[in-house]
Amino acid sequence: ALPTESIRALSDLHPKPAQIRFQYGTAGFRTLASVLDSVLFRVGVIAGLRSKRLDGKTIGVMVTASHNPEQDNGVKLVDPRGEMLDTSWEIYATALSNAQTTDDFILELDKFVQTAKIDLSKPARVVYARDTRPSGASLVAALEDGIKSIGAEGRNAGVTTTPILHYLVRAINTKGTKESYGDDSEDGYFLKLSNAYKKLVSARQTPQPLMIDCANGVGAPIAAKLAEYLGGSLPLVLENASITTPGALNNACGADYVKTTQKLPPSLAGRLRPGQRGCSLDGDADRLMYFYIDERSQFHMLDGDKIAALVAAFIVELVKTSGLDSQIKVGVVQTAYANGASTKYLSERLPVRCVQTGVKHLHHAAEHFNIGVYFEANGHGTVLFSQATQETLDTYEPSTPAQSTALEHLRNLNQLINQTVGDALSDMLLVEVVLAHKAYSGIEWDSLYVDLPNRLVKVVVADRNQFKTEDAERQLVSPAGLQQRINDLIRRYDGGRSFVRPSGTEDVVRVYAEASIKAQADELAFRVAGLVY
Ligand code: NG1
Ligand code: ZN
Repeated sequence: ALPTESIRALSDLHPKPAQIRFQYGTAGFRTLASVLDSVLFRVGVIAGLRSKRLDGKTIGVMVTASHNPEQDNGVKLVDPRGEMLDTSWEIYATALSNAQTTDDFILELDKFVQTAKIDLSKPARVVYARDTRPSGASLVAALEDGIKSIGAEGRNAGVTTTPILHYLVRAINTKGTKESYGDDSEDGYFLKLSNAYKKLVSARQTPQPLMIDCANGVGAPIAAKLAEYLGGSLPLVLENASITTPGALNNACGADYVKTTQKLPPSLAGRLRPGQRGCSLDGDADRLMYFYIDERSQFHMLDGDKIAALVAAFIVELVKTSGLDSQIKVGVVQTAYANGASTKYLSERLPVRCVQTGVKHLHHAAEHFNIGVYFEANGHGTVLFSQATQETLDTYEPSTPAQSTALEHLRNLNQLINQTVGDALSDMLLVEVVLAHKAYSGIEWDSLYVDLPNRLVKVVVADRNQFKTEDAERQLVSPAGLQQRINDLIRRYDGGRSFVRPSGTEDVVRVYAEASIKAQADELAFRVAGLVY
């Protein structure tokens, strides 16, 4: 039976605020930190139950609000292989978080244990971490009360990045098996990545230092540790590393700032030399944006689409050179927000699939390829090697030195890439590897294709749930007739493309438009927004 006594006693310390409705969305629970205490307590209980349901496998809990402002916070659950919580549990998490009183919560829990067929006698283990937000420590204390109340065993992974927490979950659950993912510690993570990186760039002379904009978040201490493991193989210069300055987190810096403003963070002005590369992390270091300044002091952004193009083309080449192209099919997954020029570039080289927004959709679609590359334009993405492909790489016998070298590179990439979730630092090393192998600077990388001018706008509407889409969110089916009117507009623009969808994370409708000239992309976006409003 449920340990109702301990749940009741501890739940009373974490009352749900009245008049607030929580929702477990694409990014877990995310809102103002000041109202999240009860949610964290209940997530601790849910994590314990999820672990029991999965026979005591370790479940992860990450406390972060990613690129959101400092006063926000959030929490999400991580399933045993390091992937996002199974979607079928999202509605349970939402229902449990909204039970008003402790009594309501316990009633809901009882129902839930029946519906989800949870054997309460099973053990439960939870590993958790948080980013650098000032609200993190007390929210973690609430989480710990939840974990304790259900009798689960908790392991505190401290202040770390979202991708390291995902890594830990997978490493813990595969420990001692043939699918072992690495030692289940931060050290294990750094060793795995830095060893693979050094093998992949062994022939290279010491490169130019790479500047990292840490968004004044948890990426700063973690990148500093990574720098020690990398040593001379990749000197890192850390900027925006003030994790204790109030209000600094994600403020006019970081990956989201760069992507949405398409500008260099003002704090980096004058620090990045012409030709030098830099990159921005977001507040929990799962998104990555690259950039460089050219000789004319122009800023050039290299986003998730550019990363996908660079990486996918490189992997296709290696697979071909290794002689494995008949056995290993490489594919790319994007969303409708991918720049049309990137989709064209990639489609000429390998299969490309478009899926709806949200990492879990990209991740699942990528699992259908032998090697699946997925990136959102905003810089979140990774590469997945299927289990069968990993076995092929282990057992394949190359017949030429060239095949042997390519095979070795593929094996090392499989180690370098954090395959549980998008990981800014792992992706950064991946980009540096490809650039080193191709002898590309930012300029050559940037010229793989030229981005189509584009514009993204938000529209506040009375009820965003009226907006329903199909075809990977590229077509509206409701409100009736609206898509036809959008199509009529698009037709008038050279290279025009536009779509409308409700946001999954904000109470707005998003309008995206592309056209061959910037002014036209802007105009198309605003005219489509005019139809939506
Ligand atoms: P929504 O709010 O559903 O558009 C945003 C991003 C997604 C994804 C999620 C989760 C855009 C246009 N949308 O989703 O790509 O990152 O947040 O954080 O960037
Ligand atoms: Zn993030």
